[in-house]
Amino acid sequence: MFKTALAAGIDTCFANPGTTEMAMVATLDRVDGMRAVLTMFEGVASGAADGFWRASGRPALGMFHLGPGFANALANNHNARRGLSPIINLVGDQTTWHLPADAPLSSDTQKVATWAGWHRYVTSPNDISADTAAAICAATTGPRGPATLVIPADVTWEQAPDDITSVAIGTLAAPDPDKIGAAANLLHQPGAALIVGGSWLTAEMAHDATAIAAATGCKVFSYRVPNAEIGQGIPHIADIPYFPEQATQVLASVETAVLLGTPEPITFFGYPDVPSETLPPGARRFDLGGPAADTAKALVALVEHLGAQRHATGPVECPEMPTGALDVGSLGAAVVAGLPDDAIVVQEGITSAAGLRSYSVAAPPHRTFSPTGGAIGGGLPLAVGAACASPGRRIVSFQADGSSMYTIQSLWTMAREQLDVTVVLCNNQRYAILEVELLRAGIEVPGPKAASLTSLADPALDFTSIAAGMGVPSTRATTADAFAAAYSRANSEPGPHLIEAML
Ligand SMILES: Cc1ncc(C[n+]2csc(CCOP(=O)(O)OP(=O)(O)O)c2C)c(N)n1
Ligand SMILES: [Mg+2]
Repeated sequence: MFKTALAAGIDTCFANPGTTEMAMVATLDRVDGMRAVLTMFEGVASGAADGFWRASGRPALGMFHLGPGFANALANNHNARRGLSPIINLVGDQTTWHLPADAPLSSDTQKVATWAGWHRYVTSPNDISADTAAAICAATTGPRGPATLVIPADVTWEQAPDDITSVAIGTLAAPDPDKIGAAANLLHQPGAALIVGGSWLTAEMAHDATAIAAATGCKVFSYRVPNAEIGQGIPHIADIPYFPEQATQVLASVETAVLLGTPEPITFFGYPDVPSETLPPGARRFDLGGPAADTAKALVALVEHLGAQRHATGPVECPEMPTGALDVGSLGAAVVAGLPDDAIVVQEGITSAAGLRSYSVAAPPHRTFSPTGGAIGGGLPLAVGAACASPGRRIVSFQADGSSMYTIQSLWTMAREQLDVTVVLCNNQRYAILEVELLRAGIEVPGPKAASLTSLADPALDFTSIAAGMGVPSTRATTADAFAAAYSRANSEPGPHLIEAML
């Protein structure tokens, strides 16, 4: 199994094992080149595998302990599915002949795997290489996403045959020339918009999309792209906003939407009297390729079909390093002003990310990983995986406080692996977005119970102590100046560092 994965270029396993995985764990020591990374919660492993893929374009393995262990991994597995990130989940299960005894840890592991996406129950050591190859193929062929092998312990005890099934990383769907021609015609029409989804938006793609807009007069939007190159010299492609009213407003004049790499944009939630769709009801929808599409190739094909010209993008004024009060605006400006070259910013800042988002176009070119499936607790694990995949590159984990607590154990893995991560912990002592949602629901003054379910203040979380307790050096910043100093030090010293930004 591990040799099959290695032969496909998969060399990292994020794990939280138990008794049923002991043979797998022992085997890792006999497979040179396969890195084993312990996480202290399964959701850290699944999120880290997602981050590893986003940073490197190579999938990683996750190793989990039966149904309950894998259930702990499901929220970030869901995020990976929504972000079109392949992960190969290896889930140990009870010894086959022990299942009827209904031991305490037995459960319907396959049912848990059903929820996770493509899955297969491995029945024989003779099949394990072929089954691993099938999982890799399923995960990496568009539309990409997690794939799971459920492996009973007795299958892993037996010696598997030496010969392995070779498998390459799968591909995305190539653009259909007829559809490219039809889309190019539609994009010339008044009120046309190109909406680009998919799993990444590189600088090249942003240049291509801008060239298409210039050649046709269409508008261009990106829609929930989890992995985007942003910064100086890279044209800015506007995102479709999160809240339905704003999304509907920016799309109000769209008469024809060409959808690439995504179904049509919809609202995150259903609110009373708000439609699910954010495009105008009468707008024409043209499907240029859904989540399986190779969006980069489709953009190149459109550029070539149109004879569109790519242009250099002028400089954007970079914010000064701020001084004085620390708030969402000055924090975002400071993160951008001091961002190291070629960094990856993992953004799960929720309401605290507003400043960062608006300044990031002025940053040195970098990559931003954004949340995908809406299950919070993805940010710190993504940072773990991104750092494991990119030695020498600084990862800035821009993290909201409430969301951090779902997978705070990520800090321990950062310390154990000495990962170059600067965690910017935005401590606003509340679930601020839920206060906004309460307001949206018409509750101007929440009652004491509602207020207690959105406040994190009593007792206040002390993130510098939490970090220190997990082996991560930490600093608390209450002013922009203090933040700037801590941020520059954290980015220049190897290993992880947490800065608690008091907002
Ligand atoms: C797994 C999961 N559980 C619960 C939620 C509901 N939820 C959405 S945002 C949020 C609170 C976010 O608070 P925080 O991370 O502190 O960010 P802030 O709103 O303060 O900026 C919660 C609980 C969710 N999206 N996912
Ligand atoms: Mg908060």
